[in-house]
Order: sequence, then structure tokens, then C-alpha cells
Amino acid sequence: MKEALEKLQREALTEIRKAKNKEEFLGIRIKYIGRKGLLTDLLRTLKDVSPEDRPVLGKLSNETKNLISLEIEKALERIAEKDKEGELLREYIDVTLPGRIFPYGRRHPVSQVMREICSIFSDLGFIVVEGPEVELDYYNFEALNIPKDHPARDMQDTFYISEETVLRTHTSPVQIRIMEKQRPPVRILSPGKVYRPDSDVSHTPMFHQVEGLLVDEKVTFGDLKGVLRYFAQKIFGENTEIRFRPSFFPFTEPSAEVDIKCVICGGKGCRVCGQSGWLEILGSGMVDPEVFRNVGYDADEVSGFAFGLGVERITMLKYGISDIRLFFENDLRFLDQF
Ligand code: 2NL
Repeated sequence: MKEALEKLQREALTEIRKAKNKEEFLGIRIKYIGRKGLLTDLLRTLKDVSPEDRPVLGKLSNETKNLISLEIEKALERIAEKDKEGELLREYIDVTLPGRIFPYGRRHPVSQVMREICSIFSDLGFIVVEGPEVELDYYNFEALNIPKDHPARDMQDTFYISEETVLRTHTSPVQIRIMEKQRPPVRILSPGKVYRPDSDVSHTPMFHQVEGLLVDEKVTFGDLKGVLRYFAQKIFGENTEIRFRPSFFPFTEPSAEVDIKCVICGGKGCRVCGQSGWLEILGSGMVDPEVFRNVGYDADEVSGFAFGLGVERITMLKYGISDIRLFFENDLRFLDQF
């Protein structure tokens, strides 16, 4: 039995040396010194041993049990220690690491310029007004003196919702609605989305417009020139030169287009300005008496000027962008530059 005890101890210690984790040590403990373990089996044979040898073998088997138990305890303690170390390492915060970069957004360049335009005219006392994008044919065309046979009425120039409703082709209808409700003086600015079925490097089916309207007694073309010159110099720089060119719109008489000295060549003539040295920035004019009659104003008592500009076009000229579609592709490599 002594040899059997020694063999059991040897085997147990070998297994303890080889064991790797908590579960394995607990298994070894059950296997060798558990209540139904190998040592218990061996102790049953103690009754076959001579009575004088029993105390010695009993003491020996106790020592074996204690030794195995102690070795396993020590191993388990080592594992617990290691687990704790690992946990501390995992929780360690390196305060010298660079912080996470927060991806800042910004306004779209067209929105930035639209706000800039609104801000310039706000300083001159213009009130910003908004209105519906789906508009009655009456407000989009009829009230603005655009007759039924006018080219702008053709299907290719307007998105029709129904016989009498359209996607607005300009923001003028907002101003008509204000004039219907409000007596002069009127000094308003109407920014917003407008729609026309065109698509190429300088046209998208949706674009942004800002229109302005000023109505009062004795408003002159001189007032229009002063306001638009102030605007051009605020948005393109103090030294910006402008010129007025005769034009035609059904809702203004007289009408004029406004150009700035070419921002690319400075007036010498280049590819961008078509060798003319000038770039068109907006359309304008004195409000046609017919429009005043349509909203119930007395055209003999009041006069006014109006203008309209494309925000994408202004943004392209301001930043030297040659293709309007870049605004609508949502490519961050483009948008990040503004
Ligand atoms: C352009 C030309 C223009 C107007 C818009 C207007 C509005 C009312 C009455 C009279 Cl309610 N006129 N707006 C006047 C002249 C020109 O826009 O080329 N826009 C991009």
C-alpha cells in the first residue's frame, strides 16, 4: 500500500505540474483527494493492512492528501494573481494617446452664400420671407405678367404638378403673396429652392434663388443701382466694378442685367467671361405697373425695384467653380474646401 500511495502522489504532482487552468486543477483535486477520489479508494484497502502498520500508513496517506491539497491551493492562488494583473492591464488608460477626432460638419457652400446674401440685404432693412415650392400657376406666372403664350410657360421650362399647379420656377410668387396682403412700403427678400427642367454644367433641375423687392413712393432706378452696387461690393469685394445692361423681363420695365468685372481676368477678356471682360450676376428692373395692378397697388402712387439671382451661380463665381453639378454630388473632398 505504501508503494501505491507513493505512486498516487507522484502521479498527482505530475498532473499538477502539467495543468494550465483553474478547471484542470479543480479536476485533479476531485480525482485524487475528492470524497470519491483515488485516495479514498486506496484508504479502503487499509483494513487489509496489519494493525501495527495502520497508524504509519494512515499518517502517510494524510500527508499525501495535504501535500496534493497544498500544491493545488498554491497553483490556484498563482492563477488568481495573474487574472488580477491581466484585469489591471486591460483597464489601464493611456492618457498620452491622441484623442478621437470628432468629424466636424459645416454648411453646404450654397447655404453659406445664401446666408451671406440674406445677411447683406438684412443690413439694408430687407425682411426675409419664405413660401411654398409647389405653387399655383397664377402666382408663378399670371400675376407676374407672364402671358399664357410666353416661352417660359412651355412644358420644357416648368415642372407641372397639375393643370393649375407647378414647382415654382422662381421665388417671385412669394413676393406677390406678400404684396397681396401688405400695403407699401415693402422691403423683402425671398430665398429658396426653385425648379426648372434643365441639366448641364451650369443648370440643375433644382437650384437656389434669392429675389428682392422694394416698393415705396418715389423709388427710382438710381435706388436700384445703389443697392445692387453695395451688394456686389459686399459679396465680391470692395473694389468690384459693376455695369447695367438693358434686358427684358415680363415683370419689370425697364429691365437690366447686372455684370461684374470678370473675377478671372480682371476685365481683359478670357475663356470664363467669353472675352467680354464681364460676368453676369443677376437680373433686375423696375416693377412693371401691370404687376402692381395685379396685387391691388396703385401704380401711379408707388414704384419699386426687384431683382433675382441664382445662388449657385454667385457661389461658382465667388470660388471659381466651373461645374454646378459639384454642388449636388455630396463628395466630401469638394465640400471640405468651403
Ligand atoms: C433673373 C431675373 C428677376 C425679378 C426677378 C420680380 C419680382 C416681383 C416683381 C418684379 Cl414680385 N420682379 N423679380 C425682377 C427682375 C429680375 O430675376 O435672372 N433671376 C435669376
